[in-house]
Parts: sequence; C-alpha cells; structure tokens
Amino acid sequence: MRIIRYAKEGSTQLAAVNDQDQIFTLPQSDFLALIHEADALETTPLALVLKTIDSSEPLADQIEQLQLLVPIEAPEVWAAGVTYERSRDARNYEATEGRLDASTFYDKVYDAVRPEIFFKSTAARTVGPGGEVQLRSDSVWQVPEPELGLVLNAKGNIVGYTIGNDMSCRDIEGENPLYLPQAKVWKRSCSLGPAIRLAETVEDPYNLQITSLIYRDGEKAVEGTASTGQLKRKLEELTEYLIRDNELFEGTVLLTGTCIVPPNEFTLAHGDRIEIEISGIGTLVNHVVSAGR
Ligand code: DO4
Ligand code: MG
Repeated sequence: MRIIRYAKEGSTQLAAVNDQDQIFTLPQSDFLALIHEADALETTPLALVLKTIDSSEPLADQIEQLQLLVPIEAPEVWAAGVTYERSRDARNYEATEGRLDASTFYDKVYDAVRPEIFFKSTAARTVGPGGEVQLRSDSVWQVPEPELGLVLNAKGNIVGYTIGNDMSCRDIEGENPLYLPQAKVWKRSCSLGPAIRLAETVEDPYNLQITSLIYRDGEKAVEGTASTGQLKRKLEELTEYLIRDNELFEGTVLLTGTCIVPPNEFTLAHGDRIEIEISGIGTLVNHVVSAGR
C-alpha cells in the first residue's frame, strides 16, 4: 500500500494506492496525521487505511492524471554515503583524477564502523514528482543519485519507504571532501516521491530493484540498474547513527546512498528528464533546469 498527496482544487488531498493501482482518498491531512491516528488507535497504518477504504469507491482517475505533490514535506532530509561499492569507486575516481590505486577517505569510510551521514535538504529545498531539480552554476559535472529513502518517525523507526534523488556535483566534491555541503545542498537539489510505501507492506527492503533513466532531447542518454541487496550496511545501522544524540523531527527522510552512477563523461544539462523507479514504490520523474530559472 502506497500513500500519495495530490493537488485538488487549490488544496492537497491524501490518498492510498493499492497494488492494483486503485486510488482511494483518505481523510487525514497528511502522511504523519495517518501515522498519528494509527498510533492513537493502537493499530497499524495499513490496518487503518484498509478500514478507511473498505466501503469506499476508488477514484476514476489514474495516478498519471493527478497532479502529484511531494508525499511528505520532510522537515529534514539526511543522506548516507558510500554505502555501495559503486559509490565508493566513483568517489575515488573523482577525488584522485582517475588514479584508482590511491587509498582515500572513501575506502576508509566504506569499511569503517561509523557510516557517512550528512545533512542533505530541507522541505523548502526539496521538490516533488514532476518538479524541477536545479543545476549549480559553478559546477560542470553534475549527476542525479537515485536512492531508497527511509521515512522516519521521531524515534528513528522506519514508517515508510520512498524514492530520493540526491543531486550531486562530482567536481566540487572531488576537489576537496570538505566541500561536500556545497556539492550536495543548494536550491532544489533534492527530490522525493512519488509515493511512500508503508513499511509494513515491504516484505524485504534488501530486495528492491532501482532503475534510473536520463533522457536528453527525448532520447535515452543514460540507464542504470541496481538492487538494494548490494547495500553494504543494514538500514537500522544507518538510522541508529542518525538518531544518536540527535533530535529527530518526525517525517525526516534518510536517503540510503547511491549504487547508480552515470559514466564519468556524463553531466546533467538543462532540459534533461530524470526517471528513478524503485520496485513497489513507483517512478519519480523530474526535469532539470539551469541555475536561476
Ligand atoms: O561521500 C559523498 C557522498 C556519497 C553519496 O552521496 C552516496 O554514496 O550516495
Ligand atoms: Mg548520495
């Protein structure tokens, strides 16, 4: 069962989407209200949704006909890094100008007990499905990072799964790892959506297929696939470090790192279309615009 938000007559509507892609409107104002209500009733979010939609009719609209919004206005988005071998190798390439024999911080963090976790975004910097992600004007090597996103409650428990795009500047980070915040955080450098899959409906989060496509002038320019089975770390390992001595705001999203990196010669350009699909969650589509648009 997935939860979406869409624009309706100048307002927002919460809805549930079942595995047959039928859409049922929900009375709660947003995803967190659904979680709170389930907690108050000492039931699960899935049981509450099933009870709510039991006697209701699905919408006549298909999901493509709705103007989807970011499924949760996450107060903070954090991200884990170098959680897949592919990401470690890509960082090594950009940090060592291709001298892959050099041992780097990335090798160390890949094997370290403590994972890399960094602050990625706020609600105001994050766009939703169909939205425009923006390029930095001072970078010539920019890529999307397709990632599984964990939707967390204030205790750090995973209440849902979504898709995130951790837009990144490979040249800025490669120049100096201390530039990481600038390589990762700027206006519209993060996207989330199109849905949140309720955690209790995901049988095995380590068996999700991720596919990323980038289209330029209507033609497929880059394609990549991966599985969350390739993750080096357990999801709870990441959430445990995030909450340690921290104050977590409910609805925080933790991106779990990328396993798909475009070929080294590729950089995003204005007009590109990015599609990230994760099995059971949906496809997050975003359009790329130059800085200042
Ligand atoms: O080490 C820098 C960031 C890594 C990252 O964002 C990722 O692996 O997804
Ligand atoms: Mg990333």
